[in-house]
Amino acid sequence: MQIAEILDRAMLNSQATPQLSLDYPEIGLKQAYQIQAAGIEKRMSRNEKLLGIKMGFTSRAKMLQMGVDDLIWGRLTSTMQLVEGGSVSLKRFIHPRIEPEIAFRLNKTLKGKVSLLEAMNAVDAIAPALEIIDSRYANFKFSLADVVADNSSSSGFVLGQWRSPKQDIGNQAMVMEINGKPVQIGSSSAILGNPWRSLVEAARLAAESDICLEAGWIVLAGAATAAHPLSTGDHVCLHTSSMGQVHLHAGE
Ligand code: OOG
Ligand code: MG
Repeated sequence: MQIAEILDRAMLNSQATPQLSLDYPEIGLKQAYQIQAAGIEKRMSRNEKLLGIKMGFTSRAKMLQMGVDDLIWGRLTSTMQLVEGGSVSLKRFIHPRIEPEIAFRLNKTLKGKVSLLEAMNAVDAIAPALEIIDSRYANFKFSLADVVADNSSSSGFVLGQWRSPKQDIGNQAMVMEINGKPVQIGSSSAILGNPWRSLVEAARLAAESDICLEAGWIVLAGAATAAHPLSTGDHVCLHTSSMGQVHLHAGE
């Protein structure tokens, strides 16, 4: 698929590309998810592994920041996963931003319409997480179909230590610091009222593309606050109330 190829090249060359919807205004969401899938197939043919999915626009702060009002999802692959406390070169990105998230680890399959309890019972661990988003579109501007085709801007993620899911994650403080200064302060309640709801929505939305969430997968619940630009030299730390911390350094 030609469009998947254009987005793949933009990613590999760290070079922004014009918004898809300008040239192909007829592309709808269904086709956008097919383009996303084609792009991921390219990555898997280069030996990347599928690790799970990420949810997007699960908080008002994110919807307002990007001017969209619908939930989306994207795929997480092995090259996107970064080492906790490690350094990532910003050369591989175009205009990276970072955002505070919560990750779930599944130990059971989830497919389609599931209850909150079923979703909770399918998770064996949770962790604080940081996601790097890097739209392949110029000026980080996109329509909903654009961003979906572009794997929902997903570009990198780092997970803190996995811990038991048997704790209240409905109102965790989420304080994201850069070089010791808080740049985004929020609560996990900003994620659909409770991050567990994001997992229910993930199962439902993935099923619309005939995909079930698999045991072993990671699901990112979506950012609790707006994203923050990431610059070389930045030390990023996400502090939570009782889920621990996660760190990342942005190198040359
Ligand atoms: C799209 C990705 C949104 C989130 O956590 O809400 C997202 C974007 O903002 O570029 O990852
Ligand atoms: Mg995100």
